[in-house]
Amino acid sequence: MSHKDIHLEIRDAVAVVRLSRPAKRNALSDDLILGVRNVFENLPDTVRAAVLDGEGEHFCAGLDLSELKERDAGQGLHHSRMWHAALECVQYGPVPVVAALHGAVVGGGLELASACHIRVADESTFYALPEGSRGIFVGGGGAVRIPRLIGAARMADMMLTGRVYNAQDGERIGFAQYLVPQGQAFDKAFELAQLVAQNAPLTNYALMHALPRIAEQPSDQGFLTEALMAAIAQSAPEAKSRVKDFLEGRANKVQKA
Ligand code: 1HE
Repeated sequence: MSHKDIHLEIRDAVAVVRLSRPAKRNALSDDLILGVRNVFENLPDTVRAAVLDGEGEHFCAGLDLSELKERDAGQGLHHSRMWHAALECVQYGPVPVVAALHGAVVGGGLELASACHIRVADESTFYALPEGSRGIFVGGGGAVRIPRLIGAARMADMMLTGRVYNAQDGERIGFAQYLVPQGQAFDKAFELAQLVAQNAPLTNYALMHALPRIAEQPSDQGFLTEALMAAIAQSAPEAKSRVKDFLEGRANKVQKA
């Protein structure tokens, strides 16, 4: 599972996956995107949540442009599908993934971040889709995932005009769920991953695999899928013992925010 440009550390139930190609701003070569796929496909069974981070000042500069050679249409199609398969392993892999964003989160880097379940950004973060100015299009699932975060109109604007969102505006429009001071994205992401890791596995499964599909279904199908998932989750022994703990005064109450 080792890869020269990925640092993987297992800290109890949390896997820390760090893109480690800072000299190239963690640009995603084919080899690196396949490495990401391999890591998420092969996480140890003991892992319950993951943090995805980038070494150096930037989370990820996107596609490694030095590899964008003369691809014909067929090769371009397969290249994009290769990214899709890799990022599916992040979104629909074994555990929820919390991205720790800082610096550039651009192009394919933003596509990768969008495949994660929670995004924590620090104040140095900026978001862009320079594909527009490079004469290309997104190919790593961005056309599907990014409009679901910020809307198709905002994404089109980013690509048509080269608009860059700073950290504050990125949080406001929905790129990140959390905004923290500069340098604190990893610590916050790790803290959140530790919380996520404590959830019942079937609850995390439902949130990763059922919720995004339900959200795309027509209401009548969504209600049925929700009911099926709810029935499965609540029938697990872990759900019963957690509810019993609450009813018998052993579990935390919800605290006022
Ligand atoms: C790269 C890449 C890259 C940096 N591919 N080599 N993505 C982009 O269009 C973004 C391109 N990158 C940038 O705009 C900037 O590099 C950053 C804003 C991310 C960072 O700036 P900075 O000043 O910290 O670094 P730098 O000096 O620009 O780059 C340092 C080195 O990294 C330099 O190489 P060097 O050998 O001269 O030291 C850069 O060439 C290299 N580098 N970014 C290759 N992306 C599935 S389809 C997805 C389609 C896309 O993602 S398109 C968008 C690609």
